[in-house]
Amino acid sequence: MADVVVIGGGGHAKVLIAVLHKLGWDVVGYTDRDDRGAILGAARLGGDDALTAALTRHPDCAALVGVGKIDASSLRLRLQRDAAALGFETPVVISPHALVNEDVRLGPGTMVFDGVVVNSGSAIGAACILNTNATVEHDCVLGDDVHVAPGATVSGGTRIGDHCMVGAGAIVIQGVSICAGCVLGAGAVVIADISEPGVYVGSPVRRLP
Ligand code: JB2
Repeated sequence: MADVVVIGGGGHAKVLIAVLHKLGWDVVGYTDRDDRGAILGAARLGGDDALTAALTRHPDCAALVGVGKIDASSLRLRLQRDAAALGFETPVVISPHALVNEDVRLGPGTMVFDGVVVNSGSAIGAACILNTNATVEHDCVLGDDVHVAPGATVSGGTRIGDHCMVGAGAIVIQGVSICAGCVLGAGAVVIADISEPGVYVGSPVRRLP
């Protein structure tokens, strides 16, 4: 059984820890500035300054970012890079209840949760979240720190830049390009390229001022 520490102790961490348990990882604890109590049996180790001691106690320990993402901020990538700089491995996590088809590339620290389908020819960057029941179809290219929220559908041949958030239940039609730093609201429908960072809502989407 491999050891892993989770960085962050909120809602995203809980979903992540449940998937890690199904994969047989031993979650040695989580770091958070706040004590959120035990999370599915994982205790708080302290703030992020406790990471060094955790690595000393568990020399082959991996670290995964359990802080989620609901906007275009890049906290996840920074936390992951900081952990890697301390010497932690930052592995890919694929739920046993997800379907990742052949010829798919996933960057370090990317997590694929229950019910996700990623189809062939797609390349996903680092520290991404493919959340519960999301679909990323064939030949898509997603950057780093992209969150595809529960139930969202990214159709074939789509390109999504770094730090984007595809809201719950959003739909992106095939072949569209979305630039870095975009947030698509829940249920948004994207039918044309987006070249300006911002928050987009509606069907078809409009940019919020
Ligand atoms: O720098 C940090 C840091 N910043 C915030 N280091 C560590 N170790 N932890 C950090 N946190 C902690 O992340 C906060 O103190 C808090 O405990 C936690 C965030 O928890 P919250 O439940 O507010 O959000 P989340 O990021 O776990 O989940 C959001 O994103 C997910 C993808 C939620 O909106 C979820 O509903 C969503 N599924």
